[in-house]
Amino acid sequence: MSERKCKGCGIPLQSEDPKAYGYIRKDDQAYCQRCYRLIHYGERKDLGKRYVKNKDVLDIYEKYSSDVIVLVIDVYEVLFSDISDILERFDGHRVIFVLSKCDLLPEDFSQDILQERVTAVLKKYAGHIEIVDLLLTSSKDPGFPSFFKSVLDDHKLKKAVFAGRANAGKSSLINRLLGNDDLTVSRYPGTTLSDVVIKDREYTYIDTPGLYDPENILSYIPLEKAELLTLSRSPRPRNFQIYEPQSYFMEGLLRIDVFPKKASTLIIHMSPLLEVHRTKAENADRYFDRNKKDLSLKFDTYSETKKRYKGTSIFYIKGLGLFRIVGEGEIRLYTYDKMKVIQSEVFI
Ligand SMILES: Nc1nc2c(ncn2[C@@H]2O[C@H](COP(=O)(O)OP(=O)(O)OP(=O)(O)O)[C@@H](O)[C@H]2O)c(=O)[nH]1
Ligand SMILES: [Mg+2]
Repeated sequence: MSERKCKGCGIPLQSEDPKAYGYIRKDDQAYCQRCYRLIHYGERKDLGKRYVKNKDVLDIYEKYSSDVIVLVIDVYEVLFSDISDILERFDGHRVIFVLSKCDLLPEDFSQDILQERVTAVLKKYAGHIEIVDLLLTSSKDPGFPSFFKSVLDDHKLKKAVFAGRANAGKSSLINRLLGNDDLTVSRYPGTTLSDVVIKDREYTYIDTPGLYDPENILSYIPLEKAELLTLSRSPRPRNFQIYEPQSYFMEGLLRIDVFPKKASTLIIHMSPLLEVHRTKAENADRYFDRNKKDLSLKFDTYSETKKRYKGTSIFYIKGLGLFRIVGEGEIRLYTYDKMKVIQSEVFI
C-alpha cells in the first residue's frame, strides 16, 4: 500500500483493488480513479456510499488543533437554520468564519439583515470560540483570495484548516485561493475523503472531509438526482396567488397544502429544475397516489406539519431551499420524516 495520497480528495492511493477507494492504475497517477472519473466524466460511481464518519473528521481536526480553523458555512444555514451543533464542535478554537455561496441569496437581500443575524448567532458563542474574523464570499467574488490572505497576514497566520459541513464549499474555496482546480469538488456531499495539505507560497491550507448533515435532503436522495436541487445562481422566485385551498407538489420531496383565510401568495425559492404541480387541496391525496410511481424523487415515509400564518412566514428545508407564504390561513407541509421544516424569523 502506497503512502501517497490523492491530490483531489486526500484518500491514500493504492493499486491493488480497483473497486476500493484510492485506486490508481499506474504508480505515477496523482488522482484516484474516483476523482479522475468525477473530474473528467462527472461520474457518480462510488459517491453514493457515505465513506467518512464524523468521528474521523473530528480526529482530523484534532490533528490540527493548534491551527486556525476556517469554518465554511453555507450562508442559508446561518440565516435560516440552527448551526449551534457545528459551532459547539469548535469550542476553544480560533476560528475565521467564512459564509459561502452568498451569490445564491436573492439579489435584493438586505446586507443589514445578514449582518444582524450573523452577529446574533455568533454572539452566543463569543465566550467559547475565539472569533478571528467573519468573511462573506461566493464563487463570483474575484477579490476574495487576496482579501483572505490579507486577513491571514493581519493575524500573522500561515496555516489554516478548512472545516465545515459536507458540501459547504470548502474545496472550491481553496481552489479559488490557489487559482486552480486541483482539489476535487462536486455537487454531492462527501467528495473530500481525507485531509489534503496544500502549499500556497508561504501559506499552508488543509482541506478536510465535510461533516455529514442528517438534516440535509441531499443526504437522502439518489445522488444522480442531486443536480435537480443544486443551484448555480439565485433562483427566480415562483409566485402563486391562492384564493381557495390548493396543494403544491415538488416531486415527492415536498407537498404544501394552503388553506387561505384571506387571499394569499406562495413564493417558492427553489431550483427551477424542480417543477411545481398544483391541484385543489381536496384532490391532493388522490393526485399523489395516482402519480407516485412516476415521481423521480420520493420517500417511503412522510410527516405532516401544520402551521398557521399571518403576514409573511418563511419556511426553510435544508438542501431544498425556502418558500414564503404571505396572507393569512393555515398550511400543511408533507416532507420526508427525517427532514426538518424550519420556520424562520428572518425575512427576505
Ligand atoms: N453557487 C455557488 N456554488 C458554490 C459555491 N462554492 C461552492 N459551490 C458549489 O457547492 C458544491 C460543493 O462544493 P465543494 O467545494 O465540493 O464542497 P465541500 O465543502 O468541499 O464538500 P465535501 O468535500 O463534500 O465536504 C459544488 O457544486 C460547488 O460548485 C459558491 O460560492 N456559489
Ligand atoms: Mg471537499
